[in-house]
Amino acid sequence: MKRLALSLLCLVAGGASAQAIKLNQVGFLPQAQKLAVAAQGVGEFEILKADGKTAFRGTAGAALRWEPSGESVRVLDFSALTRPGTYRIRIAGLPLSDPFTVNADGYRALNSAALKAFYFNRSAIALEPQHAGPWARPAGHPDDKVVVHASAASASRPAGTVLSSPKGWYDAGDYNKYVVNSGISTYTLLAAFEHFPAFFRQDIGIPESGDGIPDILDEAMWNLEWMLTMQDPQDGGVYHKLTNLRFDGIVMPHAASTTPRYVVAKGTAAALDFAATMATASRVLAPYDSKWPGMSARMLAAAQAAWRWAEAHPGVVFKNPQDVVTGEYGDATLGDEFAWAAAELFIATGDGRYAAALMKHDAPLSTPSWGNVAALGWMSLAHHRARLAPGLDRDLVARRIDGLAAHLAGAWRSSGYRLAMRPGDFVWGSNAVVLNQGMMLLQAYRLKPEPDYLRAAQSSLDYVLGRNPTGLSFVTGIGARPFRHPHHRPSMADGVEAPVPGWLSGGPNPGQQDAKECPPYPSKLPALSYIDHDCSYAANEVAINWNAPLVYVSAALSVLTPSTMTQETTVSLDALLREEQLLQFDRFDRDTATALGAALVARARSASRPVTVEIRQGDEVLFAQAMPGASPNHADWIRRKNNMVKRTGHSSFYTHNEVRQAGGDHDKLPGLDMRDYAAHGGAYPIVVRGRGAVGTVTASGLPGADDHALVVAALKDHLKIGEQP
Ligand code: G3I
Ligand code: 9MR
Repeated sequence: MKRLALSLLCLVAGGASAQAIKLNQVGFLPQAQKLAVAAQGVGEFEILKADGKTAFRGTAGAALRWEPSGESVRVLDFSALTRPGTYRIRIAGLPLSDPFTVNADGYRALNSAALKAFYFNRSAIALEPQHAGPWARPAGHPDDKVVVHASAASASRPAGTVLSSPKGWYDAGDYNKYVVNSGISTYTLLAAFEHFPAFFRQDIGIPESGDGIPDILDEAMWNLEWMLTMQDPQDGGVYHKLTNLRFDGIVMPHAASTTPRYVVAKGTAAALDFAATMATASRVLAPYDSKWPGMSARMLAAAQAAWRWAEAHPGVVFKNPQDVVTGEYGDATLGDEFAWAAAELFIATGDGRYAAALMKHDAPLSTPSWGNVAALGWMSLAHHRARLAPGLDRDLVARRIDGLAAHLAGAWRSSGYRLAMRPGDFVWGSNAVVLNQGMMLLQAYRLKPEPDYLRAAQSSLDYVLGRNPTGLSFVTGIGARPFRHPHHRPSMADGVEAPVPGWLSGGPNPGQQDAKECPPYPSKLPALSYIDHDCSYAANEVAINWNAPLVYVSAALSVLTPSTMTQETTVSLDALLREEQLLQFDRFDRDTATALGAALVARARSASRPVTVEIRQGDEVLFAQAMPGASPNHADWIRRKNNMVKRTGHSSFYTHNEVRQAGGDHDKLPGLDMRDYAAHGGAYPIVVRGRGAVGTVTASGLPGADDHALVVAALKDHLKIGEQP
C-alpha cells in the first residue's frame, strides 16, 4: 500500500513511474500477440514462471521514438510464450515487471467488471450489498418528477410541465443523463452482444441475473427504458438531456441537491442517436419479446418517429441554455448522425429510402466517438451485410471498414509503443479513442482475418491495462497497479477506500482543462498529460461511453483470438479430408438423425453456447433445435452453409480453408451468389458408405471453426470414434 501511494505521489509530482517495464497487467490469451515496452538501452529479457524458472528468453526490438510521450522505447515480443500460467519479465538491472497471466479466459473478470460499472451508475435504484458489496448505496435521483425547461417547451408540454423520466445511467462522474452520450454507449453494449452472444452467457451479479436474459441486455434495458421517456410522444422529437441546472456537489447520489431536474431542448443529434439506438435495440431484443412484450416493435416505431422529426428539423444544434451549465455534448456536424440512424433503420426495415439517406451522407470513416458516430452504422452494416444485398453495395461496406483499419494498422506498425494513436488523438477521453480504434480494427478483422488487425486491437487493450507511459492500469480494481482516484462522485464520497471497480479513466488529455483546479500535470506531452487525482475531470473522470468499448474489445478479443484449435495455419486440408472419410455412416434414417441430434444438443449444452443445429436428409429437415439465446439469423447461415456442402461434397470448413489457403476471399466465390452460399465452417456432409452423400448436419452461432468443431465432436460421439492422435 505504502509503495503504491509513493509511486502515485511521484506521478503527481511529475517524477517517472517506478515501473520500468510496461505491460498489460491482466495478461494475454495463449495465441495472442504479447508485447511489453521497456526503455531504450534494454537488450536481453527473460520471462519467469511463478517458481522463478525461465520460461522464455528474448531480445528487445530496435529503439523507436514515440512522439506522444517523447520517449525512445524498445518492444519486447514474447508471443511465442503460449503456455497458461503467471509470469513476470526480468531485465538485468531493473525491478521485475508486474505479474501477468496467460489464460484462455483471461479477460472474463475484466469484462464483467467493465459491464458491471454500468450497474453501479444506475439512477433511481438502491444498490444492494449482495450485488454492490462495499459500494452498496441508497437510491438517488428518482427522476419521477422532472420539469420541462423553457428551452424544451412545446404546445402540449409548456415550460414547467412535470414528466416522469426514471432509470438510466448517470453519464459519468456527474449525475446527469444525456441522450447523445447514452446512444453510443448503449449501442456499443448491444453490438457486443449481437456480435458475440455466447460470450455473454455468464451472469455478472446484478438484480436481474438469473432471469433467463443475458445480463448485458438487462443492463442495456435499464438505460433504454429511460431513453424512451426522453421522446416527446406528440412529435417524435427527443430532449437532449435530463439535468440539474448545475453539477451536483461531490456527494452520494441520494444526498445530491433536491432542486428540480429538467429535460432540456430537443435537438437533431439527440433525435438521430436515439433513432439509431432504438432501431438497434428493436432488432437485438426481438428474440426476447416474451420477456418484454411489444418492446421491440415499440422501439422501432420510436426510432422511426425520431427520424421523421430529424428530417423535419435537420439542423437543430444543441447549445446549453444560458441557465444550464452541465455537460453540453454539443455537436454541429450532423451528417454522421444521419448516416448512423439511416444505417440502423435500413437494417431494421429494409426500406430503400434509408439506404439512400445513408449514401447521401457517405464519407470515409473515422474512429467513432460521441460526436462522430458514422462508423457505428457501418459496423452494423458489416455484421448484417450478407442480408442487405442488393439494397446495399457489400463491397463498399467492406472497403469503408477496411480503409479505416488499414490506416490504423499502419500507424500501429510504425509506433514505438505499438499503438495506432497519434498525438492529435489524445483528446478528453483519449483512453476511449484507443479502445474505439481497437473496436474498429476488430470489425475489419471480422470481415477479413488479417492478423495485424487483431494484433493492433490487442495493443489497444494492452495500452489501457498498463502498456502505456504511466505504467498504470487505467481500469479501477484491475491489474497490479490500477489508477485509484477517478473523478467519480460515488467513488469520491462513499467513504470506501477503493474506487468503484471496473471503470476506465478518461486518460491523458493535453487540453488539461482542469489545470487551474488540480495539482500540476507532470508534462504537457499528450500521453503524459495525466494525473491520478480525483480533481481531474479532464484526465481522470469516468464515463459510460468510455467503458462501453472496453466491454466490447475485451469480449471481442476473447472470442476472436484464435484458440489453438482454430488457428488457420494449423488446419491441414488433408487431415480434413481424412476425417471426412472416417466420419461416415453405415445407414442413415430418422432414428439416426434423432440420435445424432441428441449428441449435438448435448455437446452444445455442455459448452453452454447458443447455437442452432439442424440435420437434413436431402431437403427434408429431420432434426432442428435452437439453444436458448440463439439468433434467428442462424437459419439463414445454415441454409447457405448447407448449399455449399451440397455443391462441393465437403464440409463448409474444408471449403473455407481451401479458398483461404489458395489466397481467395471466402466471402466472394467466383460464380456463386453469396446470398445463397456461405464458405464458413459448420455444415458437414452426411455420407452413407456405398451410397454417398445423403444429407447435411449443421451448426451455426459460433465462429465457423468452432461450429465445425462442434459438429465433428458430435459426429465422433455418435459414431463412437475416439480422438485421433
Ligand atoms: O474535437 C476537437 C479536436 O478537433 C481538437 O483538436 C481538440 C483540441 O483540444 O479538441 C477536440 O474537442 C474536444 C472534445 O472533447 C473531443 O471529444 C474538446 O476540446 C473538449 O472540450 C471536449 O470535451 C468533452 C467534455 O465533456 C467537455 O465538454 C468530452 O469530449 C466529453 O466526453 C465530456 O463529457 C462530459 C460531459 O460533458 C459531462 N459528464 C461527464 C463527461 C465526461 O467528462
Ligand atoms: O464534475 C464535472 C464533470 O462531470 C464534467 O465532465 C466537467 C466538465 O464539464 O465538469 C465537472 O465539474 C467541474 C466544473 O466544470 C468546474 N468546477 C469543478 C467541477 C468539479 O469539481
